[in-house]
Amino acid sequence: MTIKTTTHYRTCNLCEAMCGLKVEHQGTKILSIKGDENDPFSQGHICPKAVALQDLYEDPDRLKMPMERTENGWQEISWKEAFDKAAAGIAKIQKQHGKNALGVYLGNPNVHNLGGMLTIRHILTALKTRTRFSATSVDQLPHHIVAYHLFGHQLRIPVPDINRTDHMVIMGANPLASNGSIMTVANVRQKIKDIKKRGGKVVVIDPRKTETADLASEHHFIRPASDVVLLLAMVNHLFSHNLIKPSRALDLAKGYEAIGEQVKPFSLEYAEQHTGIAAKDIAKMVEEFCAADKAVLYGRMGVSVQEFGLLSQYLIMLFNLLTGSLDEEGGMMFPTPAADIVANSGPGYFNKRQSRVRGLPDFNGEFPVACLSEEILTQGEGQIKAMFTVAGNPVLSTPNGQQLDVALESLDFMVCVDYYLNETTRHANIILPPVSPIERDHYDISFHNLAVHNTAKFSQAMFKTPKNARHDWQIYLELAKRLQPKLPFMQKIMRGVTAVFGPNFLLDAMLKRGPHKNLSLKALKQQPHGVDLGPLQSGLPRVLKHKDKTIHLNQEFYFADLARLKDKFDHASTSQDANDALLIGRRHVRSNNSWMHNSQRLVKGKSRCTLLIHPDHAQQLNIVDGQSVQVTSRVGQVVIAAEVSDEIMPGVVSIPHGWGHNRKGTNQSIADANAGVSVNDLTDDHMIDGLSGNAAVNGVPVTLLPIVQKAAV
Ligand SMILES: Nc1nc2c(c(=O)[nH]1)N[C@H]1C(S)=C(S)[C@@H](COP(=O)(O)OP(=O)(O)OC[C@H]3O[C@@H](n4cnc5c(=O)[nH]c(N)nc54)[C@H](O)[C@@H]3O)O[C@H]1N2
Ligand SMILES: Nc1nc2c(c(=O)[nH]1)N[C@H]1C(S)=C(S)[C@@H](COP(=O)(O)OP(=O)(O)OC[C@H]3O[C@@H](n4cnc5c(=O)[nH]c(N)nc54)[C@H](O)[C@@H]3O)O[C@H]1N2
Ligand code: SF4
Ligand SMILES: [Mo]
Repeated sequence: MTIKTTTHYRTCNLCEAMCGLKVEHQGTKILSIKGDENDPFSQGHICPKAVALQDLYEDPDRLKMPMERTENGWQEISWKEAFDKAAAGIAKIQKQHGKNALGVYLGNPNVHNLGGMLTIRHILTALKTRTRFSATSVDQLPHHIVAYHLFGHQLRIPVPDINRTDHMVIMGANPLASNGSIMTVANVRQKIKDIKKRGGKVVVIDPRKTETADLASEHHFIRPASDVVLLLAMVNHLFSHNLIKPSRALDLAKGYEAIGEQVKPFSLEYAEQHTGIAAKDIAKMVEEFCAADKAVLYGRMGVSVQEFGLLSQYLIMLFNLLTGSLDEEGGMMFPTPAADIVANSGPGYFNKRQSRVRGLPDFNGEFPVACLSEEILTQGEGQIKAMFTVAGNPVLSTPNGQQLDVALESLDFMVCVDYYLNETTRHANIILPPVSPIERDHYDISFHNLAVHNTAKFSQAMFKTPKNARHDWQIYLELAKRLQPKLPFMQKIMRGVTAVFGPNFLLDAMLKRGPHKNLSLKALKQQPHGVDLGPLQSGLPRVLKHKDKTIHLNQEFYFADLARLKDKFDHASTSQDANDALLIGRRHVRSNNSWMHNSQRLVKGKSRCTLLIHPDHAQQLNIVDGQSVQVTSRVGQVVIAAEVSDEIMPGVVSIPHGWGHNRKGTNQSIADANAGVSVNDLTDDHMIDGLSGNAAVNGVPVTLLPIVQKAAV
């Protein structure tokens, strides 16, 4: 009997780019994964990771049944037993040590998971702990705080209107590798080429001449973690040269005139001294930006995860506001998603509570993950005794991972919702594995809200849920039911209905209540390629969530940070010994944080986990290409092969994150054979942005020591 070949359309959920896929399959055998040319958002674009969705699905190492750690090693157990044991273990710890003795960590893939996003609140409510963490605080936390302050909601985040801009300045982002972040865009290479083709300009500011910088019109090296000084000088230049441009947005920003005084001490020369970018180049950069018809300044990871990440992201928003780029075509604009996540979530809150040991501020109920290990290791009232992690690998993803590794080992109990036995989940007592991405329905609740063009697309699960498999949302609900059997009537009904019918009805309700007419789940199901809802539209003041419908600049809060800044930069030495370097990260298009390294086709070829070092710097230290180098920071040490290249700024070294798969007791055979080292064994849990608590994984001081190999006898 021949099985019919079927074509399935869906959206890739691996990164933020929302590429449409066309998958040919015969039953559960995948024949090919290609770009869907009829997808109105991505128009056929994909990257190499899309094809690895097949590897993920077929991976023999991927867990399909719950696992329990026993004296005789890992044992497969039934779902019922796993849920019962997981819930009982958590309840026991909470009874003994209090609700907050359970820590929760939510990792990045939860945001790419429809069912997960729609139901996570059920499990969080049932767990009743206030000790929560997530990957947000090694990532985009500053974006949320700026949006919360200025626009009144943590998710009211504007994105670059890359399709229409004439001038784009990119700071600390490498969309050619990452495919864009807090800027959901497919085929960014083409978008950048298009800007240049229509006579525009793209400027990249990065300590590394990245793939994006190569394609751009202009690139400036910047000393790591000095962006804040550059931005202050840029804003100063606007005031001192009368370049402030009136706009609808500026009319809504009461008191902006006072910013001029605040930034006055930060001259172009001061910026040159600390950033390494010539004063005249900064002036030219600002003036060209202001002269362009449509311009946008965009800053991402490289700027967010450094010691002044929050102030930097604030200044980026101010720069756009003061130059008339906010909420205007070709500038920073607010998307209009069909399922309006802003209308369906709380505005957020900041610094309501402080972490027990270091007193770091929470945001929206989550503490900075940089303090997770100390909350486990420091004895006393409120100490974390058990952990619950979902879709996260903080041992490889968060600063001082080695210390966290030790901390997790010391726990009394741990439950992980994850389909790999990896560096983090190996510490679990129970692992609850959900189905793989292509086996579930998908709609990008989060990323349509950050997309450079308004579209909507629902993807149905490609295969029926295998017997004996569970979705993330089913796992949450099963645990919630056990942990919190008594609930107010309406909540119990909601949980029960969701358990029986699945969470899609919640999406349907969001679509029907949303800003675009005639949309529903049913309507989307009839359009497997997705629907085009048009370019970004101006939305001020309507989109503001502050009651008074104005932009709140909150200057006092932000400019109070200048004291900390002066303290650091006024006394900073800009010279360094040859052995010293500042460490930054990097991404590669064939990798995805820590969890796609078990795909042979993604890891094949020469190792990408190398130490990038400039030839002059390498020569000073007698380091040659491929040589092993010992890299030491305040918290740890790794040995890694050097990759000598002038794409990196002298005095700076770069190691990608997400590697270091050589810990004992994991089960990812391909990743294990391509282990690399973890850069987060070098990043420092005490290097944070003091204003937000966000981790500062860029600009970490390290020392380098070449390892001289003994000649073979
Ligand atoms: N292929 C791939 N795609 C991904 C991911 C992945 O791991 N792999 N991860 C996804 C996730 S979770 C995210 S958040 C996004 C991130 O997306 P991006 O923000 O584009 O992240 P990166 O590619 O790390 O780019 C950060 C850039 O900042 C530069 N940088 C480092 N330090 C500094 C500094 O001090 N100042 C300045 N100006 N620049 C600096 C680095 O050299 C790097 O080029 O990517 C997503 N997409
Ligand atoms: N030094 C340095 N550190 C960094 C960064 C950096 O640039 N430099 N980037 C940071 C950023 S931006 C981020 S977002 C974080 C990421 O930090 P994390 O989210 O902690 O780590 P990931 O590597 O994304 O691990 C995701 C885990 O989720 C599992 N998983 C994948 N899909 C699913 C799913 O659908 N359901 C469930 N239950 N599990 C799933 C995977 O098996 C894996 O174990 O890392 C951060 N760490
Ligand atoms: S860029 Fe690659 S990983 Fe990201 S959505 Fe598109 S195909 Fe998937
Ligand atoms: Mo991220």
